[in-house]
Amino acid sequence: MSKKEYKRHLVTSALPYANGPIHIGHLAGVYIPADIYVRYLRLAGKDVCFIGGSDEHGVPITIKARQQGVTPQEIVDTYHKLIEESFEKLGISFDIYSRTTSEIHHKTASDFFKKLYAEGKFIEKETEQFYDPGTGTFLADRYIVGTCPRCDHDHAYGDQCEKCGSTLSAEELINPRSSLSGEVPEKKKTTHWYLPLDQYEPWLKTWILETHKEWKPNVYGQCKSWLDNGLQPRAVSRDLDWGVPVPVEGADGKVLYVWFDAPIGYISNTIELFPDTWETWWKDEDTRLVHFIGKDNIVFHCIVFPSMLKAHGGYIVPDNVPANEFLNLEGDKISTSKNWAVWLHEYLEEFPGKEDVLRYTLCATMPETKDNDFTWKDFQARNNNELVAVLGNFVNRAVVLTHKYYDGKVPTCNTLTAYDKEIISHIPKTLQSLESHLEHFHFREALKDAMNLARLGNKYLADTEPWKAIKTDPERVKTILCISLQLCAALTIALDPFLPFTTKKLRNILNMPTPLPWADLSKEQLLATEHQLNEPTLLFEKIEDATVQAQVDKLRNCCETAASASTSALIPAFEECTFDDFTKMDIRVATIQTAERVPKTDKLLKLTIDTGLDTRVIVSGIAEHYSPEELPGRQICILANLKPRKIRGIESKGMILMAQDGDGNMSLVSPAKEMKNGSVVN
Ligand code: B3M
Ligand code: ZN
Repeated sequence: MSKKEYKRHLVTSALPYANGPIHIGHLAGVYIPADIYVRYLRLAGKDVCFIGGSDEHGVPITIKARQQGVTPQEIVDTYHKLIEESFEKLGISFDIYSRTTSEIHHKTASDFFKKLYAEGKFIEKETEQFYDPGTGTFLADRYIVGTCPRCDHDHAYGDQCEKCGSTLSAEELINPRSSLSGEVPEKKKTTHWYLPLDQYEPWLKTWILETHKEWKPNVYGQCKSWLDNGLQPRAVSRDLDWGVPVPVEGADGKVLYVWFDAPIGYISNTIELFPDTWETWWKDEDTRLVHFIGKDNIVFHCIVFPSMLKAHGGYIVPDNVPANEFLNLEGDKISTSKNWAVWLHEYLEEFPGKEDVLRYTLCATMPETKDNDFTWKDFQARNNNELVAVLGNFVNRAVVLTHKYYDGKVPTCNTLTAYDKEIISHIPKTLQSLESHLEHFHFREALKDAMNLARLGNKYLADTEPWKAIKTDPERVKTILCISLQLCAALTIALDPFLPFTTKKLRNILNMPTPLPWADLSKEQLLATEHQLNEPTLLFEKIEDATVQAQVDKLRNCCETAASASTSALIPAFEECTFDDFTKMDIRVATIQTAERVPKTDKLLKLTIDTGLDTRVIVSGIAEHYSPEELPGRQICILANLKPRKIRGIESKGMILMAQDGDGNMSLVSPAKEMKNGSVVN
């Protein structure tokens, strides 16, 4: 917790790239915790500003545009709208959700750069970068493909191999090619501006390692490791035609690196929201700045952006950066390209009125200290066993009984027993514990605290059995229901940051038109005697097995479709060939007779093939795609006249034809109907 009392709180959440919709991983990692936090602060009467927006620059957006044959602007227009709408429907309560293609942002980012440039805060360096002679453009690492030096995957990107997960540099790729033209990239000289992070290292070390020991261990640990390894100057510009142009003469064709302009987006969006007073939010030491992000963004928010702010001068730096780890889905890493995700906009359509069920599940499984897993079974269980059975059930019983016995009017609390007093005392205790958990970004524990009030209420009703006592001791029942209703009212406050749709419904049932402030949790009586309740409605409904099974099936189907329809990686076009080149190739239909593994290899199979003309051996690198047992009897196509060669001591005569995409998927190629072995393919 901060040591200081701040006057206002500026809370930001990572600006999602506008090249795809929002999924549950984004939500659990960033937007749910940020929203809970700001809702809590607002309830507590604090001055809060919650900044969001789309990150609309960067290479992936240009790649997506190229794949779809549209402009980058069209891509970001589509996704910005979808993202903004779906956040709003889930109740993510931004004070502003803007975008980095806005005029205000371009000006703010450009001015920021200009000031640093004018004050000599950058180093200008000429380096050699990959250049595509085919298209006449410099190539971002993502645009270079080649064979992975670690795992041999033949469609690794210049920044990463998606098969083995290694981070790569384009230099390391074997046989690098441009994915724009298929040509071999050349090295060409280019000039860029670098922020000398090494110069900020001493300051960063004191600021983070000495004065922010309270940061979450995952965040502090990552910063320490960066700082211990020593920082290097980082380029803040790129050769690209999509982004904020570098505002320096002669810098045509260069834009600000997306990670330079995107965090400035937090500032631009504040300017857009408060054109006159934005500086109080960014420059006054009494403002507390908190960045909510995922763990892959830590270095940019804890090291790079603070160094930029420091270089600029006049700005505050973050007081905390409560980054989360990652959420997995049904045991596997969420993958946008494989469509292994639960998309927010689809959830909202398929589960109307169940916004809080998702908010609840994602908060309860939030990857606060380690990666965590979302499963549809767990989603169902949390709904049925917690929201329905605990929260919904408690509220419903308290309200229904009050209607039944007292016309829906809050009865008088008579003399309290020791047990009653203990129950009531949990309300202020919950307030304290909840506050402390929220201040420390322990959202899961905080949610448990709030839910415990409902658990307690259920236990109280089960222990005191007002439905029996009504016959023997009606005065006692008044007290029991009065206390139960006070707990219900307390729940409207305690749960409000987490489940805003539900607390609104609950306030409606309890006939509490205006939300109560956080501090009222310290009161023991929130509803006055004789206060009239409204008719009860159900807060939650059971989710059936078939519903969640349908989601699991959809996930598996979509994922398979995505894998087969993926356009994310195709092998670039080959060089032109002549008809003569083609006719030299004797391609034939043949049948596999036997197949066995070549000892001590992972990839090779030794196949005997009936070509119609002869029976021969071909050694083929398909063992990762086909097992020897499934091959005998299959009709395939082979290149029959390839010069024989020895592979692992075995003479291989010809080559099996395979279809192959850039992701490493492979399939045998067979004639569409059975053909005589030896039939010619042309
Ligand atoms: N768009 C990366 C991400 O969505 C990036 C965050 C920017 S925050 C200034 O993970
Ligand atoms: Zn690899």
